Amino acid sequence: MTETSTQQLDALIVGAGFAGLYQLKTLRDDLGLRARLVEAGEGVGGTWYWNRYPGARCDVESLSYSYSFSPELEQEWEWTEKYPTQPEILRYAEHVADRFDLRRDISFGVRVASAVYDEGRRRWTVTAESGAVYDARFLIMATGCLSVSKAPEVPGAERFGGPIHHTGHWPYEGVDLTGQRVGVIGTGSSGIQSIPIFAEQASELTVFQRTPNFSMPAGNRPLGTQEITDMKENYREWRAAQRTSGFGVPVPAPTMSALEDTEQGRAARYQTGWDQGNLTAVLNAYTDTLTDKAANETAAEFVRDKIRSIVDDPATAEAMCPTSFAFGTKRPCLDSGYYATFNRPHVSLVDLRSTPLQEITERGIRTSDGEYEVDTIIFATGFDAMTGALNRIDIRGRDGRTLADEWAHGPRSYLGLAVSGFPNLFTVTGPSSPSVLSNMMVSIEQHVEWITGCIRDLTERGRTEIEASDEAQDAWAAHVEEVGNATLYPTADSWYMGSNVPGKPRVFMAYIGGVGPYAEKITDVARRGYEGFAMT
Ligand code: N01
Repeated sequence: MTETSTQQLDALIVGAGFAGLYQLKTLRDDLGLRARLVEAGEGVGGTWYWNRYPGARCDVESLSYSYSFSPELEQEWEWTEKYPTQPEILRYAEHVADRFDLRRDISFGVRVASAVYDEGRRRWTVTAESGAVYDARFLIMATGCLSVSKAPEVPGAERFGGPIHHTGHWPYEGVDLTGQRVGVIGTGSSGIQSIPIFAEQASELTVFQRTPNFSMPAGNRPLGTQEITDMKENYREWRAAQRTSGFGVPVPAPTMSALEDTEQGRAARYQTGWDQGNLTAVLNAYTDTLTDKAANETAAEFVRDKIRSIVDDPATAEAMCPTSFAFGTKRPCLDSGYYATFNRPHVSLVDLRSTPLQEITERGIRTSDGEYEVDTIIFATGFDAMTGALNRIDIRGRDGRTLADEWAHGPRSYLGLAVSGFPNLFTVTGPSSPSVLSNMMVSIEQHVEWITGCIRDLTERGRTEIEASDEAQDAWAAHVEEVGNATLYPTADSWYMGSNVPGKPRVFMAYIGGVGPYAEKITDVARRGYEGFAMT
């Protein structure tokens, strides 16, 4: 194919992460469609392709963070650690691509610039930055929730004399920080995972913290042969439990309010979750941790006490105690030695709340307190989450309406799967679905299977177009908002709320109704003949 020739397809999938790989497999192998997957990177893996910073791991356990669609794949793949490292997850994605012979239908190094719906032909014309054009009946955006990284909003990066790296697109060949003075901006999951490793290499490490986060020890360890065997024998039951759970990770349902328990009872329960390195065990310890400020405060204070007991310098410990948001309303982290890293003599914390960041200079980073000279700067400053990857593509639906305009006041989507005015376009783990509030593997499979079933049903009925109605979308948006407002999530300034990106509308972008109830809802919609959609 030349760069300007048009490829005729039944379906084009954008993004070769876990969503795109599985979507390609189901559309090509199960439905027999002419499907193609395009990917901006030079390999598969999506978020695990780009986020190769040292220390990157998933904080869902290996045995649960994997595909369930192939029992053979489940049996043959061997995870080695409790929480999988980025290199191991990437090897898994590569293995899946090879095992199911997916690569022959993937084009790497293709960044999509625009997608325009032709209402007459009921087809999408998708154009890549290279000029390549794809003409497809269905367009499936598997572009990820955390794939557009953001830099800190400070001037001067261009004049810094040394290298600047972002954790979200870490250099392929790695970075050697041995003996260097390193400055890290950002203390979310990416910062918290990588800072202990940067500290191993750097001669001086300065961490610039705007908002401290809650973190717990991951308790990572090699997996035992017996636990792997047990899981492999019981995978079917486990997968079923994942799909009906709240977060895509089965944990016993809480039965009691945190405020009804005794102080000792609470301490014991939180300690168990802390010792297990299990975020969900703490988040789900009581019925009201995520809905009642006072109940939540008991979990928050438990973690703060841990921070005070680990960090030697009391002023540093206090600066690292989160107080401006409820526990769990910004994504809590799992770490390996994060707090103890600040006891090392060459590691220091700069509290940007008392001394704000002002600029990047030729030699380092300036706050209101003065200039910190460093050799390398690392931005661990997160992402334009959920909508960033979709809005950066010029997507035009009915009447030339752009998705970016439609979402100017926040994303609106029917079930997180489809958008009114954009027929035959599907989003995998899109805004308004459980996505980032769940084990992504479970939500990805749920969406891919729903989309595949929808395209199959549509085709079997001899229809060529499906579109969410405005009314159904509004009703879903109201439900997502209502359920979100019953929790503490909207009280935080978080990327869930879009508030980490200046100017982004403040909307709670995920559905907190639970993976299981959500699955029932979307299955019912399909069973009722795609209620809320129009088929033409
Ligand atoms: O990004 P973040 P992340 N000046 O947005 C700070 C997933 N993930 O890449 O909080 C100064 O969480 C910002 O400060 P503040 C996971 O879902 C998963 O770490 O905005 N500071 C914050 O401290 C996670 O939640 C895994 O005040 C600035 C940090 O940068 C999500 O990805 C691992 C600033 C950004 O934290 C994102 O995590 C890694 C500025 N101008 C990531 N701008 C696992 O599965 C931003 N900051 C384990």
